[in-house]
Amino acid sequence: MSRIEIIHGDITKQAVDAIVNAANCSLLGGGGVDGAIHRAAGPELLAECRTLHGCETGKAKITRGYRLPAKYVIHTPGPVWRGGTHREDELLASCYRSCLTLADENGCKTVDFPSISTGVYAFPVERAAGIAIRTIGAFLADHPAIERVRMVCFDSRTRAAYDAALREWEARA
Ligand code: AR6
Repeated sequence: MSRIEIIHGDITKQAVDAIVNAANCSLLGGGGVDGAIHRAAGPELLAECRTLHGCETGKAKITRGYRLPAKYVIHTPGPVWRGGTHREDELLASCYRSCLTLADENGCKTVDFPSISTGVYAFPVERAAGIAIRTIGAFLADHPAIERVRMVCFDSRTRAAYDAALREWEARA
């Protein structure tokens, strides 16, 4: 059985050890999934984020989940799509690896991701999905303590892209 799953849903409603936030480098909130996570977690999340002094693209920082059903939030700024020649692929893979490393270090067994960079940051979703699934799959192969990683997709086109990427990964594995 695969430890990677794709679901359609709202990441702020998921009762898992950690959810990932597709943040920006300020870590002080924004629109999209970032805005939804801050609204659902309450002002204590922003207060903790202020103590972190931002984050570089491709890296990640962890906070508590406050009023969310998830125990932790792992914040990662994804790359802004600039045509694909500005290390976007490498930086996106680094987001997934950085988040999973922090999750593992903090004892998280269940981790949910949104589709990082494919909203406001305009990364093409089919390309992002392949990178996400390959990076998560490779990480899980070396980290048995993480039991399940889900991609929580907010719309059907995103879900279809991740379903296809997972099928491709499983056919090769
Ligand atoms: N649950 C799951 N996925 C969601 C949710 C939700 N509640 N809400 C939106 N999505 P985006 P980015 C999906 O734009 O491209 C922010 O302002 C959304 O449909 O949230 O990494 C930050 O502060 C899309 O598929 O993130 C940054 O400035 C995916 O989440 C910037 O946007 C990512 O879309 C980051 O842009």
